[in-house]
Amino acid sequence: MKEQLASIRTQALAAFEAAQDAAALDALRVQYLGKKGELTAVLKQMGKLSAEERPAMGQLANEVRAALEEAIERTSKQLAEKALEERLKAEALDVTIPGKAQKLGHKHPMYIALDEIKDIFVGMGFTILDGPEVELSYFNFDRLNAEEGHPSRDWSDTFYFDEDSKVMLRSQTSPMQIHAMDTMKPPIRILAPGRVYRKDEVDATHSPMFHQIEGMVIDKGVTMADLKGTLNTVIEQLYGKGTVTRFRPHHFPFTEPSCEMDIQCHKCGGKGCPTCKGEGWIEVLGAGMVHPNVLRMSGIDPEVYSGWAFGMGLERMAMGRFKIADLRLIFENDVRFLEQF
Ligand code: 2NL
Repeated sequence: MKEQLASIRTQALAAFEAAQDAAALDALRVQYLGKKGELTAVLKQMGKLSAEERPAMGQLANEVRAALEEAIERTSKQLAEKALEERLKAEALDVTIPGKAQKLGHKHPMYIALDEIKDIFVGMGFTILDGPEVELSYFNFDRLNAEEGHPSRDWSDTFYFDEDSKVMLRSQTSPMQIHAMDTMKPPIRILAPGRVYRKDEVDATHSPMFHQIEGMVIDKGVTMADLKGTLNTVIEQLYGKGTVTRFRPHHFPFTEPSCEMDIQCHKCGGKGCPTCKGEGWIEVLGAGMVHPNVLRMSGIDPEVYSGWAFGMGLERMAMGRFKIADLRLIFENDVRFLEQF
């Protein structure tokens, strides 16, 4: 029996040591210490021993049981620790791994310029208009005092949809302002930005689609002084206080008198440099007093009301503002270009 107990002890301790997890250890506990366990079976035979042998053997049996229980307790703790460690390792999150950068887009440089211009005019009480890009030539030309045979109506310049030259892609943003005169009553203060289309070959300064901004004010007693005062104020907000402007006489069919406005070159202060191509001045827009014929065709009495209007190219504006040398860069949408603004 003594050998039996010693052998159980050695075997059990070795088996506990080798247990891989809590379930295996529990199975071993049952195998040795359970009701039908190996140690229990030996203890059941104690009765067969003589009275002299029994106390020593009983003590030994208790020692073996205590050793086994202690070993189970210790191994169980070790296995729990091991299990926790493994779980932590498996679930570990490495917060130092670089994330996947999300590429955020941003406003196109031309729309940066447009939004600035819109803000300035909205601050002066203007309403921003939108309108169709497919127009009747009636709104694009007739109502703007461009008579039959006017060069701007030429087939070589205009995208017409029909033989009779009645439907077209608008060649200017003015028809939006004609619609406004048809639907609004003076005082009118409007800004009409949008795409326009002309049959131009693509080069560094031309595109068959480009953007214009037009603006118009109609009220009683509006004069050329209002035109100059308003546009000077806008230009100072856009290009900085003290920006010098000049107004040169010009001709448009829809305004009389008409003018073009230049700003003094901010780079050279008017001396002449590459930015202004040696001119000292940079042309920014065309403007004038709305032609009485245009007012009359819109049902506005030119004896009671007067108005001024202006138009400018948005691409040219953005190119000047951001020093962009080629118009095509604005439309190519190459991210390497757009990211610079
Ligand atoms: C330019 C010149 C201009 C207008 C546009 C306009 C519109 C109506 C009535 C009268 Cl409905 N005028 N627009 C006036 C003067 C000049 O544009 O060089 N644009 C790029």
